[in-house]
Amino acid sequence: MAFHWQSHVNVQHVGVDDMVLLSKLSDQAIVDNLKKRLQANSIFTYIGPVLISVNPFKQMPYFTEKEMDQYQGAAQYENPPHIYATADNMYRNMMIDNENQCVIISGESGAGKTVAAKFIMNYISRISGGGQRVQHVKDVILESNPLLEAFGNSATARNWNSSRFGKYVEIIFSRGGEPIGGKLSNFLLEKSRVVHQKQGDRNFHIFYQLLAGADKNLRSTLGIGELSYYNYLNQSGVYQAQNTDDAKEFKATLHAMSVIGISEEQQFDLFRLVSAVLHIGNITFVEDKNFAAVQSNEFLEFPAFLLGLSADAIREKLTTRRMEGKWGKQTEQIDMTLNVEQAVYTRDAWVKAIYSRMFDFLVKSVNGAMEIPARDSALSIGILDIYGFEIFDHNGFEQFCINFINEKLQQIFIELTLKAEQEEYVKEGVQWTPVEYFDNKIVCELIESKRPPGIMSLLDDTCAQNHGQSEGVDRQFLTTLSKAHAGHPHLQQGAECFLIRHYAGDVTYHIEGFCDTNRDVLYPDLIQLMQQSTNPFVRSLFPDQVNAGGAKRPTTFSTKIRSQANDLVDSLMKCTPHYVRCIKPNETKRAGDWDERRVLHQVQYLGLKENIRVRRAGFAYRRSFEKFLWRYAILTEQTWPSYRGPPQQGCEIICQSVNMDRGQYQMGKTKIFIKNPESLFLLEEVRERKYDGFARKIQKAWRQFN
Ligand code: AD9
Ligand code: MG
Repeated sequence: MAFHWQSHVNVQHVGVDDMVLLSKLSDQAIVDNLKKRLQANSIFTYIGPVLISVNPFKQMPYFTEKEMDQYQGAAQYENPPHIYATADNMYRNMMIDNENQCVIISGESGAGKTVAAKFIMNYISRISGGGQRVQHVKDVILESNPLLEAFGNSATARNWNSSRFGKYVEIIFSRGGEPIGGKLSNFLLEKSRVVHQKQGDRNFHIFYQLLAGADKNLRSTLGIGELSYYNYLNQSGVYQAQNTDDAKEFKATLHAMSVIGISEEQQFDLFRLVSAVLHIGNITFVEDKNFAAVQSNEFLEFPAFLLGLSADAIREKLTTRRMEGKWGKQTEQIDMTLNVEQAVYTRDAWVKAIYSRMFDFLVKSVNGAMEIPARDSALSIGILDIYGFEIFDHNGFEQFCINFINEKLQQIFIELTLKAEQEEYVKEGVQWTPVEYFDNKIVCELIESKRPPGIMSLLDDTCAQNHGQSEGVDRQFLTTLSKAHAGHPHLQQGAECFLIRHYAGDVTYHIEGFCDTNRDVLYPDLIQLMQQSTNPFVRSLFPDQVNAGGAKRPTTFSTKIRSQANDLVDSLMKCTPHYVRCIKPNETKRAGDWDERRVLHQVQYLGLKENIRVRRAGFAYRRSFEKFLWRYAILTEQTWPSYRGPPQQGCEIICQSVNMDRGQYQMGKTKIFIKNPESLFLLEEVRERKYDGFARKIQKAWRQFN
């Protein structure tokens, strides 16, 4: 096959575009390169196919339609690194290779994952064709973002729009490349936030949106008051998130709901529940002869009205609980009166259930608005955006689960970067030696292993053995843990806590509440209560069969998260993976601030140096023969200004023209592989010299002509 090329414009860049080309490889050199580039407003840098993205905390000018066009169908090296290049690569790979693609976006809280995911969705939506039906699918996918962010994101000290749930969005395409459907899966909504927020954090956005944006009518029907009136909003000291106009966002949420096909009645029902949640938070308890009594009955009236329940029924369910007791062979039901602490716990458990079921309803609505076509006739692109790794002063069970998922993703990164690398060498018939680096599998196993039992299994066992009990159970779990894993290199024991040496740093988890949160049971009483509602929407959220005396061990939270994580890994492993690794340059959220120590830490734990090393240990550079010719044909008159001949031979001619050592490069079946970055520097240098000379000639001719 003959190949014909044309010259094209080179792009100026600062530092190195691809860190495989760093002349000196060290963590510091990576940090310096990223810093230099950020200062020159380049937020993106490659390590081979992996995209590194540094959060600029300001709007960059290169996300317009012009760039979308520029990156469409362009080779990676023709343009500066960009998230559009990654997105384009995914789309084209899918079309050309007929393979499903996925992108794993990782990085800590506030590093820019959600923003990156949205850039990818927008890009794909723009470049893929389609008529009216396809447009609907695109609209649903794009509008699912503001909707789920309203209910699932929150302002935290680290990020004004922090995702408090994880999501995996699959866009499903026809063989012709048109989006014809989609599927959204969500992970682990941090529902404890509804009832309690850390100092400096807000509750979920929707509460503030509703309070700021509801019209007069809605306000009076739902009994909407001031932010400070609600216990669930007035504890953390923050009402306003920077750069957030809650009233405006409320309009966006309403618009998203209507695009997704949530009817006005359903919208009203949802807001009733949102308001009900706030009002329930104002039900407080006092002690009455060692038992809990509702402090003021008037606070029961409004939630009762909003939920279609009677105030008496609510009072009863919040202050008593039906328990099962075994007397010999007989099971009997006893009504137990709760103390204040138990009543508060029951109220909060109830609210968390209402909120998370409402969230599940929204996810279901999004999925219902798109078809999920049969997979065998379709292709897909998956976008994974979860909450980042979290280390706080006080870390609980939720951080433990979030960090576990991040640990799993790091594990896929390690397996797949190595695997993909190896496979390419095998496919192209090239030899290589693997590189050693830290494999975090040992940490994943410490957490999720079934046999010998890891942390999650031990927790489940402790919960099951102490069915219905809370007192002292967390401590018992800690004792079991220390016995089972004494001396484990990634685990340390404290008095009321344990420490895990994660790939991204050491995290101390406080065990208080571990067992209760893990049990994640909603008392049958509360389910029955909701089933009595006069409102069909409320009833529909609680369809559970409440069967008394069921002996089955209930599914715990850690069992769910473990199986979700493993399902996710299975789906991702079936796709060609792409990576975006986000870096947060400071904790101030301000443009221009650069916290050297924090960046260095991220560069280290993301394993960027190892990533580069793996990339270089084999071959630092690989490119199809055609693309290599495009770039370097200018190096010799044998290929410039035109070349007609087999591309592989053209590449040979170019390498020989700069006297490249024969051991430095190998020809695969479709690609040229170059071992050392220095050889590439040589090519680049000569290329630049030739280009300069060429540009001077043109300038001279231009001046003569004028
Ligand atoms: V979390 O784990 O959900 O708490 P993310 O998702 O990693 O976190 P997010 O994408 O929400 O972070 O980014 C945080 C904020 O940084 C955004 O709200 C923007 O204000 C800012 N940001 C992030 N990426 C960009 C960007 N490419 N350009 C401009 C950005 N601003
Ligand atoms: Mg996010």
